Amino acid sequence: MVSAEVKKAFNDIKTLRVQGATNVAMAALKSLESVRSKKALVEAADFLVKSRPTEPMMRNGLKYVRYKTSAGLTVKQAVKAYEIMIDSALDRIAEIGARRIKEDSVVMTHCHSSAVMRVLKKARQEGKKFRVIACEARPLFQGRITAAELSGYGIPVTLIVDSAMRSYVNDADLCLVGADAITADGHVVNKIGTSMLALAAHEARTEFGVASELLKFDPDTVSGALEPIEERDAKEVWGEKHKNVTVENPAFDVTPPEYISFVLTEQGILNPYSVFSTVEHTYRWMI
Ligand code: RUB
Repeated sequence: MVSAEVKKAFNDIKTLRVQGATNVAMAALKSLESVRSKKALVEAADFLVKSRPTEPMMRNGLKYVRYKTSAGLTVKQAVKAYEIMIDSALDRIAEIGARRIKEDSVVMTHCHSSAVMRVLKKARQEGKKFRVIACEARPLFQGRITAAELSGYGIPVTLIVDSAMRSYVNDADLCLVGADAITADGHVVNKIGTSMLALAAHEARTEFGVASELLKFDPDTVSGALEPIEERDAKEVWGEKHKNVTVENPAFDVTPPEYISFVLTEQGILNPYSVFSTVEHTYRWMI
């Protein structure tokens, strides 16, 4: 039996009350503070990983807490340490990323990524003027969260439907998206539609960057595992049922490294192929 806090975190994650890889990882980890024994910790971790399958940052966090508690830390201390790791990674990403936002430029993004938000917020705080084109990210419209948040930072935003990506990518100087997972061979998993944007950016010669903490690296991909892609409820796309009509609703897609200009991480601007070796140096416990 898992605790009420763990169950609540599971449901919040599954129903997207908590969304985005970083928030998902933190909500899962925070709920572990309610567990009272080693056995309960293992049970809670096994339960939480099932909330969303495409979330290595959560899996890495659960592994980190188990590893650190075996080494003598309390769960609370281990969770806090992971939180600090994420937060300082995001600060560094914002600092480095803000340098890549040019004055009077146009940045295009997809879905809602806290890493991307931190970069754009920082650039704005530094006094840079730029505007953002945000894709709406059907079926759950996380693009609206992005647009509302950016408007709060005083950044002008144009919200477009996902199928307008190709028409707008020529207006952008930089595409910047987040990541849910990065694989050993440099592929990036992010919200469905990201790979379409990358392809359009490639064809339009628009720079395409991914802002991601290295904690989103999936160590299982080193030994050949493929990143699972979460299939969400068809009702998110169409509430009606019709004979001979099947609705499919994958939450994420995979962008190949050849379409990625750079990965913006806490260890600097990397090419996607060098993410694995950088993770090996930075977070040895993960591999
Ligand atoms: C969110 C999404 C985000 C990444 C990165 O999808 O694809 O781009 O999770 O987010 P969903 P962050 O809404 O289905 O969770 O940078 O905040 O970790």
